[in-house]
Amino acid sequence: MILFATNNQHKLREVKEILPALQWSFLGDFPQLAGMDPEETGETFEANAKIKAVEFGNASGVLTMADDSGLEVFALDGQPGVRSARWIPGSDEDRYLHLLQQLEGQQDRSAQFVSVLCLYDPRTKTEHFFRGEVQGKIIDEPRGSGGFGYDAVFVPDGDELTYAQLADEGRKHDYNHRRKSLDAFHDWWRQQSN
Ligand code: ITT
Repeated sequence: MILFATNNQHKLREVKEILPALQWSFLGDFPQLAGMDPEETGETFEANAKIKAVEFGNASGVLTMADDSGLEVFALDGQPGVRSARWIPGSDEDRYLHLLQQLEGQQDRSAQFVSVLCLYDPRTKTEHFFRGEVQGKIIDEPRGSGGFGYDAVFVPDGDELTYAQLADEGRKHDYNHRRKSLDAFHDWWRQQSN
C-alpha cells in the first residue's frame, strides 16, 4: 500500500485512472493527517515533492508518494513553474487568463508541463524521484472544459486539442506528464518486486 499524499482532488483522480491496479491510499484514510498542508518552500519540483512526501510520510508512518508539478513557459523564463498553483490569487481560470495576458503579442508560445514524484519510505528515510515532461504550446483562447489548472490553454505537441478537450474525450492520459512520471515509477516498482 502506498499513500498518495495530495490535497488536489484532480491529481488524486488521475492517479486512480492511470494506475488503478496499485493499492493506493489517500489523505482521507489517515485522520491524523487532516488539515496538513506542507509549505512548499523549494525552488525545484524535486525539492517540493520531497518536502511533501517526507512530511506526510513521517506523520503517517507508511510508504508515501507526493507529486509536485507545474507549467514552464519559455517566454516567461519558466514561470509559473513551481508556483503554478499559487502564481496569482484566485481560481484556476484566473491563473490561466493571467497567463494569456502575459503572453499577449508573444510569438514564442512554447511550454512544458512537468510532474515530479517523490516516493519516501519513513522506515529507511530514503527517497526516489520520477519525472515526466510533456512539451507543447500555449494557445490564444481557452478551449475545453475537462481537466483542471492550465489544461484549457495547453496543446501538447502531436495534437491539435488542448489538455482540457482531450480530458473531455477521455484522452488526456495519451500525453499527460503525470502519466509519464507514474509510468517511470511503475517500471521501477516492478523491477523492485522481481
Ligand atoms: P498538492 O501539493 O496537495 O499535491 P497542489 O495543487 O498544491 O496540490 P502543486 O503544488 O504541485 O500541487 O501545484 C500543481 C499546479 O500545477 C496545479 O495546481 C496546476 O495549476 C498546475 N498543474 C499541474 N498539473 C497539471 C495538469 O495536469 N493540468 C493542468 N494544470 C496542472
